[in-house]
Amino acid sequence: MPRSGKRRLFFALWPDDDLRTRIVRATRAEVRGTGGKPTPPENLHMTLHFLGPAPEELIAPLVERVSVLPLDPFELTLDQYGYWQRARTLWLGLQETPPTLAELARDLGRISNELGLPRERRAFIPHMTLARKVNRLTPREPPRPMHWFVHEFALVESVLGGPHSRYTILEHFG
Ligand code: 2AM
Repeated sequence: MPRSGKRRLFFALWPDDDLRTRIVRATRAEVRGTGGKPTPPENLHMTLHFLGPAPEELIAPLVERVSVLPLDPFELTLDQYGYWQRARTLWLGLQETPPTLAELARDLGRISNELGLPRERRAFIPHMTLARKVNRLTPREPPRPMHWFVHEFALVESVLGGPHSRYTILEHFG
């Protein structure tokens, strides 16, 4: 834990082993084609809400409030690539955002804000970062659609430093 007592936190959907394997297989050629630095498979996730560096003592009330959020399981389909030029990332996303997913992200943002954390000003764009520091774009055949039955999400801590962030799941919900 950093000495400041702050922990870099976010809520995310975390794929299970089977889905993770499918994602890696389906996107390998595209990722290689960008010449970028692939996200290690165990790091693949979809952020629901990024809290940033949060005081340690906020974790307990956050978990308590989020635990009582009703979560209706839903399905999403990973079926398109996106590319952020400035951030130089290639990502996997959705042509259609299920309303339940957007609501969940909104609820998590609201709860975080009620606990004193800054409000997210950017629009929610569900995405899974596949590669960073990409050099070039290959022609983007859309990926084979992959269905994801979502029945849980997680509170995750990110530790920076080293070649890749290290993520630890602190709590599962749902
Ligand atoms: P990214 O993959 O698009 O970089 C842990 O860092 C997770 O939080 C990543 O999914 C990352 O998204 C996201 N993240 C990092 N900084 C963020 C910010 N300032 N706003 C929103 N999401 C952020």
